[in-house]
Amino acid sequence: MTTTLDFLNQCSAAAFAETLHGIYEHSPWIPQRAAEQRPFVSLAALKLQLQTTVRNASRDEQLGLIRAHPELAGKATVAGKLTSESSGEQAKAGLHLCSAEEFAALQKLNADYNAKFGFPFILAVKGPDGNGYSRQAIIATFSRRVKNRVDDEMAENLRQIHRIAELRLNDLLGHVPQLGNTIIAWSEIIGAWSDDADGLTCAYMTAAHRKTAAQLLAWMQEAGMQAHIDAVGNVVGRYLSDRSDAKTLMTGSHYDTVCNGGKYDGREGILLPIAAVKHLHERGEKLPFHLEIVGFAEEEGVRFKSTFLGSNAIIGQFDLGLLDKLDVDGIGMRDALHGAGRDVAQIPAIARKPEDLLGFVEVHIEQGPVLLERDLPVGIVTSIAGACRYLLELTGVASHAGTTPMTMRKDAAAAAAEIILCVERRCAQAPSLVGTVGQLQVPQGSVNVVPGSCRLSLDIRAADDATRDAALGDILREIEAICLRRQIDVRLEKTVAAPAAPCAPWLMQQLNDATARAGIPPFELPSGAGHDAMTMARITDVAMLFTRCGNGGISHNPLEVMTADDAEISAQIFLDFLRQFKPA
Ligand code: HGY
Ligand code: MN
Ligand code: MN
Repeated sequence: MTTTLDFLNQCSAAAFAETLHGIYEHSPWIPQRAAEQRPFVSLAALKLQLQTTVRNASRDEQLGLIRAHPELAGKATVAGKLTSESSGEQAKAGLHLCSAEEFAALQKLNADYNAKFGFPFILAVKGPDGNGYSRQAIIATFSRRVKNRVDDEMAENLRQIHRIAELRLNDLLGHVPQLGNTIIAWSEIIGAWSDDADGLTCAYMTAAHRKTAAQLLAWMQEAGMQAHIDAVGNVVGRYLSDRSDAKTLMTGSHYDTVCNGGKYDGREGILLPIAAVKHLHERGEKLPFHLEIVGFAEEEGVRFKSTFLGSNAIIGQFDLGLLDKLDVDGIGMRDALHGAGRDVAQIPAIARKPEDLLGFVEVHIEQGPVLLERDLPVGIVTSIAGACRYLLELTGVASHAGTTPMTMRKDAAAAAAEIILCVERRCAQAPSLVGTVGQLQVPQGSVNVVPGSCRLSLDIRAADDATRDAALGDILREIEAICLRRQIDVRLEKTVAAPAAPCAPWLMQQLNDATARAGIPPFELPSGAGHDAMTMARITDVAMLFTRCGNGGISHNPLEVMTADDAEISAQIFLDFLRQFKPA
């Protein structure tokens, strides 16, 4: 049985509650209370109001909602006592086909989870794309979440209940997140191409990277764009206006990844605009400006330890000296580019003229928990944190682990340990300040040798440069003091110094307006992650639209996830932004 938003807006409160009785398991109070907030301008607004109703309910009512749900492959399943919705959902995930081992694992997880939390484990088993988690993924998620704290699990269970409700509402209203499904499907395709057998690693100019570029080029061309791959590997597509003298609005993000990264970091910001242009092209709809999508070739700095190579080339700031950089296998950047058929002599010609540009708008997964905790599918970025990065080489004296007295050691790893704790302590002193030692190694280390050498990375960021630089100054002085006291030599190499980038209010306002038109309260937040937009900000005004990041907001991790519905809402907002765009 399907219904329409119009009917739900106009029918009696009783009919509204009755029509939605199966959306939240055994909890009619939710649509009964939400009915008072009608009319809803969109399905997204209806979903948000139902979620807000739960958020505003008492803890006991929230616990009652959670406890109204059946266990996964639990007693109610075995006894055939599930609601028709739950029965269908658990069947779609194949939970009625468990092997004896899987069934036993789920029974033990249910028992452990209930004993620890006092309520059942809840997971929207149809998953982020609605196609259903595998039983293996369900058991892995269950095993991961059983280790969480009570409040975190209560919040996650409610988010999973909202996801279940979202999928049931989609079915009830016959809503299919077409663009969102395309974005997720495309992410899966290129997410399968990696430099490593396990996980997604797509470093600059590797075979996986080149294969991904070719696929992006093909999708751009199929979407009606003029597309090419430039001399540094950026994949550039232009959706031309009928007005030959039109200026260009740019969008895009990066398609390289960190080691063992997520499928959406960067890629969403390329695939979503391509899907939106495909939607326009299929309808013969043109824009009053040229739209240029750039798949930036390199942002993460994994292979050659230099970041933003793609966007630096676009703004005419590519340091040609970097072409001599070698990767860990001794392969030079110049050779890697040449091997991919790129002509490095053409790099300077990539530079865009600022006067040709109307601005740059980047769509990116949030990579944090802020939108998730507010039950918001999207947010608008206020500023992008500026990062300073260093590589440190600590040199002490390698000596015998058994005969060197503790008072006579020059232990490089112990010095590194003190430095890491100093970074953690100092960067806890301001809200937007963060400090990370992400790489730490003892070269040629042995169990029975006091480390004579230790290498570590340093990444310090804040929403504003003054906060960041004050912390960095303190940390560098502390590093010097630690190494002096421990008689350790220290060599520092600054590898990144990216200034914080404020987003342009006039562009932010148009993203806010498009978000509000979708029935979602605009929410503004800073970005702790760096993005290509911060490079583009050096030649044009920029803004960013964030998409909610699932799994607690985890990113730079294979667990990074977004739902097809959130990708859909982001794409619809982006489309509406394009259609209503007013140049500064
Ligand atoms: O490190 C960053 O913030 C980005 O993912 N490159
Ligand atoms: Mn990243
Ligand atoms: Mn990114």
